[in-house]
Amino acid sequence: MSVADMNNTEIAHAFQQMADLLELQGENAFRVRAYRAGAKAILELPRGVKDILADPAETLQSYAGIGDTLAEKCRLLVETGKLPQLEELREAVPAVLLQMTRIPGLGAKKALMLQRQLNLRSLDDLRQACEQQRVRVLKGFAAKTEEQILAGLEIANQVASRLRIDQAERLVERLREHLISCESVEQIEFAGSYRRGKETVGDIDILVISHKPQAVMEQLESFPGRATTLARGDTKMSIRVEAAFQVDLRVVAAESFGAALQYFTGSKEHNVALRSRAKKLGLTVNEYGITRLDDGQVVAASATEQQFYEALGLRWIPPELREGRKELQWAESIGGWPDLIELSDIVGDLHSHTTDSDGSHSISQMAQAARALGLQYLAITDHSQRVSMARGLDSQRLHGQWSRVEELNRQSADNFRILKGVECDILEAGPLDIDDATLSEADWVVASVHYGQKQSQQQITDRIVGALKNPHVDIVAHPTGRLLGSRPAYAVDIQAVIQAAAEFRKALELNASPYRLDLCEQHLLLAAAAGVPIAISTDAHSTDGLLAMRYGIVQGRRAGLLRHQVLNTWPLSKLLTWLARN
Ligand code: DGT
Ligand code: CA
Ligand code: CA
Ligand code: ZN
Repeated sequence: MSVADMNNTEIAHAFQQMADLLELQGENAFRVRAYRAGAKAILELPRGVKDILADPAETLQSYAGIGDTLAEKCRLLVETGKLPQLEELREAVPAVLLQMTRIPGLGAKKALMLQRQLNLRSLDDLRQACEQQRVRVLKGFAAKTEEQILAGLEIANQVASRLRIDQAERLVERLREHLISCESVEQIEFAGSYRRGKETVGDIDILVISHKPQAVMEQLESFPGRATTLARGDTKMSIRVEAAFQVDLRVVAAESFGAALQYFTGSKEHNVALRSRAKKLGLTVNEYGITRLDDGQVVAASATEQQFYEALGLRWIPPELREGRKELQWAESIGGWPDLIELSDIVGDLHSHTTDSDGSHSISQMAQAARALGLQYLAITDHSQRVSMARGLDSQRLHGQWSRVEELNRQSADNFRILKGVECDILEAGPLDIDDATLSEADWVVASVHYGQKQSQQQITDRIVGALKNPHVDIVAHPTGRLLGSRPAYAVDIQAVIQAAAEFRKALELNASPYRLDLCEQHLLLAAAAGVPIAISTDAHSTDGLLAMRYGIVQGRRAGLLRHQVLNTWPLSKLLTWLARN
């Protein structure tokens, strides 16, 4: 049973949720803090909770922040995978409260007051209450609160219902582990927007091949993260996990697995296009296979997706491209997508931070980690002085760092190369944060906006275009500045930025951090069409951060990026030639 495998992260997560939910019940601050402290203490433990509990020479209580109560709850979690109290809270706390706390500036206390006094059931209720000015009349609230809430609702609406790709990935792995431990599960695939690699997903769609659907559904019923079961039928079931997030399960037969996987991978637009193509061929498609329209005869039950697409005269289409754009036309033409960007094509990373600014690892640790990933080069691009909170570097400290980089490159026994770089701020008034003479000594200059994000479209576009004009700048990082679910893009005119990048022969970044994924896929399509090279970069602030490359790759694939369009697939020699272009 996988429930006994609850690791420290999961236990900490359970305590964190206890704290959040208790707070939303108006519980006293002391108890809430005890759970928060407990979550932190668990994360900092040197060993697994399970091991400590099993070790007669140790007790959990000997670690700071863990008392008898928490220790007992840890034992329950390890043994049963559950906390009855947490389950009760999940049932008791209305989902709308959790959603409300994601509105910037609206804390648990105020959210609770509003929810109780106005009897809110959804974010839409809250919006109406603000629009009808029913919030300002409550004690402790003002007209300004209404404005803030209305402005924040847009963001909350997105987050409330969608998970970032990295969060979805963690949930998927937990679900996968839990489900495959059930003997009746013959095969499992995750479909929907998750399989298509969307930057956020609305729910998780699971397909399982099995002869015993009820046994599979029983297993999902016992998933440790399950809050409630929303629906359960003969072969399909939906549950809600944790913070109001839905998981759909469908159990299907092996002989039509390909058709089902295709259908439930979507997107809806892609499926609509496929259906109309089928119709023209005198066929009809559904999740069980392909049949002829005239006599209803089955043409292909489609055990695999390949068979399904083939029966419609198409090449198999990578899930990331199934958005109802031009993928059917592409699938008909010779060649397919042999050059669609893949993780294994990447030979370097061009955006990373070290302990010199706000990273957690040294230059040599970062370089070692990049080597271990099989890369040929890594650009160290710490922040410039303007970003004082992140200990940004001035020209003098940059020179110091670059001599250390040169030294490391000299000592290196292989061909791996650390590039001398900087992430130079584009100042609010327009100029760059580092002087041209210093920039001219860098191998690689990343320019980016961190301040003055609320400027007008004209101002912010002028700043970025101005930076691209500077002969020392090679690329603009996270060009729109959005943070998924928490901060909208700045008002930049992206077309003007792309045109400038093309004119001055600069690159644009696809920042692979799952919080950013910036440029987004629509902008990547435009940039690629304009011939602007894209660097897919992790912006790693630790050695683990380098692993975010996979999210950038998925985003790149969704935009149809080909290997040669991605700068960091180029071997070092080709990259250096390009850098010497001007
Ligand atoms: P999401 O969950 O909002 O991130 O997006 P999806 O694409 O995962 O959407 P979801 O979970 O509603 O449905 C999964 C797939 O199942 C969807 O991409 C296509 C298929 N599907 C679901 N409902 C329908 C429908 O009413 N018509 C069609 N053609 N396909 C559907
Ligand atoms: Ca979905
Ligand atoms: Ca779904
Ligand atoms: Zn950065």
